[in-house]
Amino acid sequence: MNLQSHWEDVKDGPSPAEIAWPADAVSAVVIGVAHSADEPELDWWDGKGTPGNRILMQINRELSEWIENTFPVKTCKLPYLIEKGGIFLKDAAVMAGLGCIGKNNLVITPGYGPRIRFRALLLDREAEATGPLEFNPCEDCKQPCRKACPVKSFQNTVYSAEALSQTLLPGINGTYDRVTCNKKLENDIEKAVMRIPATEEALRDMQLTINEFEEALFEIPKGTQEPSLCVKYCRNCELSCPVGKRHRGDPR
Ligand code: B12
Repeated sequence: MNLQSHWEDVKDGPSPAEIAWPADAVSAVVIGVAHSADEPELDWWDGKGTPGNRILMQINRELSEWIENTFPVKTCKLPYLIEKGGIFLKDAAVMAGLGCIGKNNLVITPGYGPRIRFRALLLDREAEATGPLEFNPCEDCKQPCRKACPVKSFQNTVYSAEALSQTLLPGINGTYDRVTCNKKLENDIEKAVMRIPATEEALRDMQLTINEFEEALFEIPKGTQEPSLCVKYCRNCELSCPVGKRHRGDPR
């Protein structure tokens, strides 16, 4: 297996040594905000991030203030991206007891299925985890999530425990190809950017900065019409999951 072709390193990010969590941070609090199919706009990237992520950041800020003002505990708010010092939010959410990793490689929660986004705070105090949960909704499922992928990211087993020297694998058994999936999401960006009138060079800059997720604040070019940027990232593997789907009339 050619592992390299399924694993691309960040090109210009800071080195691991440049990213340090506080030495006394020993626990993580993970928060989640449901991103139901009825509110797709929560997940739309508008040039500064997504509305859903802004809600998460605000909750995290308020939670951090409340913890620090109420208890003798220091908190550390984390950035989203791993290469900027963020943590693996799915693994943290599973360890915290919010759900399990599903065949679609997403955290499936009992209440909202995979339609949820996370954020985390580090604490300098031991906190008892409420998880992991005894919950495995994928066992007898026909896997509509894997079939729904438009670029067949779940077609081949591309990671193995021996090659990675770890038993926890993407898509549970290594059957999720992050590079193929990422190409589709880059395509989604391209589609959104092409709708904005701009020069070739401005478009290229925009495509580069868009990957910065919540820090990219670039000039959206002025055109005759009001330019609007809205990247609607693919969510097929998430929206096709039957777990936690609400029915009309259910209380929210
Ligand atoms: C980089 C990234 C991407 C990349 C690469 C994805 C990847 N999985 O490698 C791209 C751009 C392709 C991507 C795509 C998507 N992403 Co994304 N992404 C991230 C980010 C920033 C880092 C994830 C990462 O690099 N993981 C490392 C890789 C190696 O891990 P992995 O593939 O997930 O595999 C691990 C797990 O499966 C774990 N595992 C397996 N079994 C078990 C069992 C146990 C007990 C445990 C503890 C762990 C475990 O071990 C594997 C190896 O480490 C996180 C945010 C964050 N800070 O964590 C969001 C995040 C994972 N993405 C998210 C989402 C929603 C998506 C998309 C649906 C697109 C969208 N609309 O947002 C797709 C779905 C892709 C998929 N099916 O996995 C959500 C997931 C929410 C959820 N319910 O799980 C996150 C957490 C962001 C958030 N705001 O909450 N993403």
